[in-house]
Amino acid sequence: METVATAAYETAYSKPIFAGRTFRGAPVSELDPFTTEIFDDPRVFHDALLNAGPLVWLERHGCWAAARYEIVRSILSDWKTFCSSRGVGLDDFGKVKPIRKQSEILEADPPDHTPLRQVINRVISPVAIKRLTARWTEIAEELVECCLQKGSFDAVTNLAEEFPLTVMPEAIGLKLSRDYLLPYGSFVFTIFGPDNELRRQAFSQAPALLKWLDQQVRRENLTSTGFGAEFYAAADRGEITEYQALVAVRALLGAGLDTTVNTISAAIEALASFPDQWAKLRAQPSLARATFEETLRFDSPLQIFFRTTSRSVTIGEVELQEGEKVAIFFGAANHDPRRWTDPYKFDIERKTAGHVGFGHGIHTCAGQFVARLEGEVLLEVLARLVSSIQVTDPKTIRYNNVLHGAASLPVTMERA
Ligand code: OVM
Repeated sequence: METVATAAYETAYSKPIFAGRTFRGAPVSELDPFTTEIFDDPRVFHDALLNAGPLVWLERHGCWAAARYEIVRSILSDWKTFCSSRGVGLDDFGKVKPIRKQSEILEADPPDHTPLRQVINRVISPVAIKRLTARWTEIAEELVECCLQKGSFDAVTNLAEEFPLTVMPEAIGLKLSRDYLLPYGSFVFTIFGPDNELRRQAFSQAPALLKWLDQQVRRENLTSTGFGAEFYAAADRGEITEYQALVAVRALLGAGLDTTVNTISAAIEALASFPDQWAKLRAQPSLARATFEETLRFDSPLQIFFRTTSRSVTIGEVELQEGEKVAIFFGAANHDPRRWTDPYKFDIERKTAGHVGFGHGIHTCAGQFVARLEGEVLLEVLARLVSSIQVTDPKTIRYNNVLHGAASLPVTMERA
């Protein structure tokens, strides 16, 4: 297996990406992917991983990195070998106790995983959520109108956050405070990473967030019409346990906000950066859904989840033992030139089917139809009501161990 360490890779970060050594036949990287220099600019690192081979050994964390599209897909397809029940973060639940109660959907394998997944699939299926389109379009129009009146605003806080924070609590049926929704999402995702400053900071907020969460997810604190009530109704019918209904609500709160916020701001940034694509979308607002999909490939909001080997297995020339962690680099796989032509070109008419922005296999994003509906509705409204989007100042990054997205993106928009 060749070790790649070109001049470009040498200079992008504070130290070389590759150590010039191999470990069990794979290139070794001493670089820590969970640092601000890589969060700021992951592409050079991703390209290096893609070049290096099927697996790279991340020495700093004692785990493997998989970035190539085919490898990522094959790992995600083989849930028996690459299990989720030992956690999808760097911590192996076989060795350390999870800080949150283990999720019976995200952090579970079949057969435990199956009944709850089936109920979630049904409650937020494309057909079940279609009824939300008209209301969400109204909300999107109001929001975009409000932004147009401002003229200059922050595309993250004023739009990308505001839209999901308005539509989701209503759809889930939350009655209580929305204040902790984004902090809770941030917290949940960052603790999948290693023991670093970001994670320790998240831990310090855990008591307040978990106390808030405990109230939000209770049956009595949900309206009778939202997704939450439907999970509890499934429990009443005996399809899942009462506790699994709570886990489902908790999963929507954890997974369903920060992810779409990041994708919406990424779409706005991409449209501002590729005026030809913006022109295409304006000319044909029905490309809104495809635009959202291409954004998921182009700038994937969830960069990394892990799997743990439940038995020994060979990838490329590397023999993995039972109990090893593999970091799955979704964002990198979505830029693999072996799979994607011109991967860093944002092309809303590209054939995006098969991207791994929502993952792949039995754990593929359960909320993907809700996310797509949000994206489609908002981008369609932008295409109709807005003539131009300009980024006026550099974005800032919201640092998170596994999510990638902007904290702020100053823009101006003009009315169509
Ligand atoms: C959960 C959960 C939380 C965050 C993300 C997620 C991407 C699931 O509580 O099950 O899936």
